[in-house]
Amino acid sequence: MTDLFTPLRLGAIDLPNRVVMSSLTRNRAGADNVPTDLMVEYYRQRASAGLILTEASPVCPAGHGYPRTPGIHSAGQIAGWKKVTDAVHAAGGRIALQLWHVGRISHPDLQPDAALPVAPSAVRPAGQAITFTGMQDYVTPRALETGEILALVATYAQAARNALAAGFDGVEVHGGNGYLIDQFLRSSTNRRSDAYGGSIENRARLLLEVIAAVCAAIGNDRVGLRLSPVTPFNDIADADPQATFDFVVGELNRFDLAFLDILQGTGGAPRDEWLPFDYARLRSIYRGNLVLNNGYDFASAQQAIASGAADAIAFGRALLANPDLVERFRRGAPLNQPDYERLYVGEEKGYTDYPFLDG
Ligand code: 8OZ
Repeated sequence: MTDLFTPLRLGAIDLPNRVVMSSLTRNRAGADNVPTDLMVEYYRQRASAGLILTEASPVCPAGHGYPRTPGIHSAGQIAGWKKVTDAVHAAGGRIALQLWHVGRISHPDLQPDAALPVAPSAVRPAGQAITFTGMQDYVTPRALETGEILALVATYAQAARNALAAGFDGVEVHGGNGYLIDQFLRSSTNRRSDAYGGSIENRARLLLEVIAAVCAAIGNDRVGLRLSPVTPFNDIADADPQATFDFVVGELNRFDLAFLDILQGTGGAPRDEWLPFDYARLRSIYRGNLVLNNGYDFASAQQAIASGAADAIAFGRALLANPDLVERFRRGAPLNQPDYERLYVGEEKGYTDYPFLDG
C-alpha cells in the first residue's frame, strides 16, 4: 500500500518519503536580507523531510513586503542560501526555494527608493504592512504597465537560475496567498483591460508566462507551483474560484511540472468553515504530482495518500515544531506544539530549539 513512507519522484527530485515541509515565513534573515547561519541550522535540522520548501524568497528588491525575508536576487543572498543547501544535502535532504513577489502587500518603507508597491491594478488592500517602524496602513499600489511585464517575467527566470546556482534542487513559484501572481489571477484585485486582465484566460496569463519562463530557465522537472484557491489572506477574493482554478490547472498540464502544491481551505479556519471548493475536481483535471497542505495530521495524511487524493502532504506547523517529524510519525511518537508567539520573532527561540526525540 502507498503511504507517507513510500518514496516518490517529483520530476528530477527523488523523495525518500512523502512528508513535504511547507513554505513558512520566519523573518530571521540578516543584513541585506541574506540567509544566516541560524537559518542553515534550522533547515539542516529538518533534512529528514522528503522535501523542504523554503520560506518565501523575494525575486527582486520590489518583491519584498516584510522585514527580514531572505531574497534570491543578490550575490550575497545566493552565497547565504548556498550554505543552507550544502547543509541540507550533507544531512541527506532535498530542498527547493519558494520564489516570491508580494506585489501590493508591501509599503514604500520596504521598497527601493520608497516607491509605491506594484500590482495588477491600483486597488488598495485592507489591512496594515509590518514595517521596520511598526504597523502602517497599506497604500494604493501602482498598476504595472503592460510594457513592464516582460521584465517581471524575466526576473522570475533569473531568480530561478540564482536558486540553482545556490544549490537548490528546484523551485516552487508562489502563486498563492494574495501575493503578486494571485493578485493577477483574482477578479477582486485585477481590473486590467489589457491582455493580462478581464477573462480568466487573461488573468492567468502572468502565472503561465512565469511558469513557462522558469521552466525554460531551469527545466520543468525542477519547477513546482503553490496555489491557494480559496484562502482570503491579504484581502483577496475571486468571483468564481472553481472556474479560475479549473482553467489554470488544465493549462498547467502542458508544462509537466515536478509538482503542484495546493493550500486547501480558508486560512486558519477549521475544515468545516472552509469556503466551498472541489479539490477532487482539480485532482481529476491535473495529470501531475499533487501535494496537498493545511492542517493534516498523521492519520488524515495517510488517508489522503491511500485514497489517491494526493501524492504527498505538506506540513507547516507540525514540521516547524518537530524537526524529526518523519521519525515521530514512524514511531507514533507525540508531537511538540508550535510556539505561536515566536513564529516571526525570537531568533533561535521557537526556531532551532525544538527537541528531537533522541535528544
Ligand atoms: C505569513 C507571514 C508572512 C508571509 C504566505 C509568505 O502566506 C507568506 C507569509 C505568511 O504565503
